[in-house]
Amino acid sequence: MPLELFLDLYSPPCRAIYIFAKKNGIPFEFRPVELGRGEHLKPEFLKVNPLGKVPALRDGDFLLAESVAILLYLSRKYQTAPYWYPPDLQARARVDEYLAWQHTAIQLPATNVYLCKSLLPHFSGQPVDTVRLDRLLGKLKPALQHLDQEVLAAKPFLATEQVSLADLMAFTELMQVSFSCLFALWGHSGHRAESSALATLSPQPTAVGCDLFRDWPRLAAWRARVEAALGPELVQDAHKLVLQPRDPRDAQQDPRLAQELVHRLQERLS
Ligand SMILES: N[C@@H](CCC(=O)N[C@@H](CS)C(=O)NCC(=O)O)C(=O)O
Repeated sequence: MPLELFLDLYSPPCRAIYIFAKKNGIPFEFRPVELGRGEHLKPEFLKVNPLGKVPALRDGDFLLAESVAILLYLSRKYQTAPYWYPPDLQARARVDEYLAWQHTAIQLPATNVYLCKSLLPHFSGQPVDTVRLDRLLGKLKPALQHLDQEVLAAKPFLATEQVSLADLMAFTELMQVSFSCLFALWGHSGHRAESSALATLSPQPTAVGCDLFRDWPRLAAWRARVEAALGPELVQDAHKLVLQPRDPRDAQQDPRLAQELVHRLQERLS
């Protein structure tokens, strides 16, 4: 049985793993787990990761969760090119430093911004709460400032002179915050369209202004370097779902699940 990767490409750490595996020619079975359909909460997936989160890996009877652990496992098992996770003691320590720091400095606040600007409006049918969004963006700002004004002022990539696992993890998180958007059915009143109108109204794409790269020029130049290093086609392939607006009619398919997800999101973002 080939190695299995349980992924939802709406998720930044899943995309990092997908890009890494594809870029390095690592053979794998793609096992889709659609968070928007609650598949991560189903008993079959909970046997793979009892924490109910993607990404997850199964290699024979070995199970592994957490994107960083999975990337390191793949880089060691397949002995990928050294620039991803350099053998030099101090260069490797720089990658480790970023990977440890990013969980709370980038991943957590970036996920909250995405949930607020995209997923919560999608499932609740309510417009984006811009006051909350500004508050959440404020929590991400110190990390972006550090990357733009200190780290990238000294070198072209986040950890070393070449692209590494650090850049891959940061890239997918920041792309999500900057470019995800949704289709909306709201009228000028901002109220949710009546369900009877859902079938007849055409949704309009709505992008909430979060283009982080516009505000941070060194990060914008870094993004272009990372994209060139990964390959624009692979980046496009991994990001096509998240760059495409979500259709609100999908959220209506299982109103009970939508309500449960809204409840979880409200609690997380309060
Ligand atoms: N630190 C974990 C984060 C895993 C995580 O939170 N994954 C999200 C998708 S990005 C998820 O599965 N969320 C489902 C939930 O929390 O219910 C990693 O990097 O792998």
